Amino acid sequence: MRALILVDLQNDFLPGGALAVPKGDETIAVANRLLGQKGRGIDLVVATQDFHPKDHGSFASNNPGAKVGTMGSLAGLEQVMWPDHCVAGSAGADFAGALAINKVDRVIKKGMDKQIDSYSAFYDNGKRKATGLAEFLKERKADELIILGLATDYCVKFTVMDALSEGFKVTFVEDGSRAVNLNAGDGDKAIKEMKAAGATITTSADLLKKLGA
Ligand code: VGL
Ligand code: ZN
Repeated sequence: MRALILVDLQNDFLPGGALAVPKGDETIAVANRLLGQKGRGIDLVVATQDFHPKDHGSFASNNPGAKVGTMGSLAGLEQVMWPDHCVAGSAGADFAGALAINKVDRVIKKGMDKQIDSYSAFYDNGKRKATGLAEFLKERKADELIILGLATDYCVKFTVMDALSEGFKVTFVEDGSRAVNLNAGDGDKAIKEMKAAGATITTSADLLKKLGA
């Protein structure tokens, strides 16, 4: 059973959004093309949604003196200081308008606890709590995950790494993902790390061919 995992395809990560990922909007058409294969090689679809309270500790605005894009700490863990983004209930937290959300079977919200950030779709950054995604996928007998989204160097990478350690076979779709690149090269470095950990790196064109599209 093959599941497609769409990571944080939300307005705030698109150009014009609060935490705009360069060319983040280019991922949506790729996601939609793969969603078109639902029932034909893709059995199940999960979308993750970054969903923070206004007072989330990852926001620079909630850390007096902290500057956006610098390192700080949050409840004992290193933490990037982000601009306010994906505030629960705001338009920025909504899924991209062009995304074929009707094909999504399950939405996994994350980052709701103000004391800890949650990049991975499986666990928070301290691995204190699970989101329920692993159980859901195992219950539905998914063994192979196709993962793409925003951003390559944060939520996508951590999701891929946890998926591998949960025992899933993982394919990362390069053209369906874009990086924040706070430091030049972060996206490329993340791809190397995912590959070294055992993920297959592919393009949507090659994947569609493999699915017989
Ligand atoms: C993300 C930074 C903060 C992501 C979420 O989706 O990659 N990055 N929150
Ligand atoms: Zn976030």
